[in-house]
Amino acid sequence: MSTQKISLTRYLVEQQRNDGSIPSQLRLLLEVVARACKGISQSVNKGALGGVLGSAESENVQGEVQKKLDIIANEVLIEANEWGGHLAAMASEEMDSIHLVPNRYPQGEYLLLFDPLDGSSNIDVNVSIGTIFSVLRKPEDNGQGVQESDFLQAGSQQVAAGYCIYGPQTTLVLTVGNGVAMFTLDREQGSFVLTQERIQIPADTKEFAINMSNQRHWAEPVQRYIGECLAGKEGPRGKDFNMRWIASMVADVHRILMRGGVFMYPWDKREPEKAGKLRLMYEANPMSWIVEQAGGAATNGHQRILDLKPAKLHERVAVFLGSKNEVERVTSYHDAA
Ligand code: AHM
Ligand code: MG
Repeated sequence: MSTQKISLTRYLVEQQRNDGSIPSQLRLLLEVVARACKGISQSVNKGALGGVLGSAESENVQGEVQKKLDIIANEVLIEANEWGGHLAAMASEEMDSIHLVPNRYPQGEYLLLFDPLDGSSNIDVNVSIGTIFSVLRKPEDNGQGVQESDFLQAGSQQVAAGYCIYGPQTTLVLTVGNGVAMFTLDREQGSFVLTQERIQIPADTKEFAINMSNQRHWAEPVQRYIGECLAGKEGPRGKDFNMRWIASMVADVHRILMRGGVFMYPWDKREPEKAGKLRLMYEANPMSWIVEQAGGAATNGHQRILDLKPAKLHERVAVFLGSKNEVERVTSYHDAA
């Protein structure tokens, strides 16, 4: 069956009708997020012509210098989402604390979390970047309004997760828990069009993604896994591996969804007190759910990422995700250590 003419709106309406997996507030939420991503895509496309490149000379809560586009994307997502009545609050990699929906607007039953512009180091060099988002249900109201603690739910509680990649094409990838669908932005129509459904990641792969410049800082299980990949045909794996590292998680995960592979951002010795670089709630949880929904796996080296109960909003985590057999292998090396 040709999927050419199915817009995101139609897809969501049909899901709602078929199996009720998308209640109407959630459908509105996803449409609004998609619309915001279209706006961000416009700014990304304009680049230097729109004056959006370069640094904003401010720092986020994690002490990282913000790019202008980090701030623009954050504002676009907040402004698009605060008035629709579908959300109670938002949390972002770029904001210190949660953003409540202002009193002048109705409050909805969902919480939205996002990394507005992932892969920031690639903005100024015209390489793929993206937006990652995760949706949780607001817990029962205890009379105190929405609190940060309401967000601290395991990734297994997500009701929707997705990302939009701003690359040669602008592509939205989405799961609501019944597989992974992909929509490509048709710029002439101004709408996202379904281009792939039921995406599956092959269980085996010969491709890994890791920042090799950190090799000397890794723990032994990661040294062992990568060492065996690098040994190629002559080594214990008996096959040659290829490597890719885009330094945009969105782009690396997208490649893995399209053709398999394993993505790793492990703990390392430079900052032993941190579990890793990537953020559990804005990056690891949504990507892990997407990957699992596509038949892959995601762990922190020891446990399934989606089972981790966050202790704080900006928590970091080590990430191993992608083709199932490889993720299981590198996880087993951690168990054996
Ligand atoms: P960001 O959200 O500030 O852009 O940081 C996250 C990004 C990931 O997209 C990517 O996988 C990683 O940082 C790259 O890190 P490094 O530059 O250490 O290779
Ligand atoms: Mg990021």
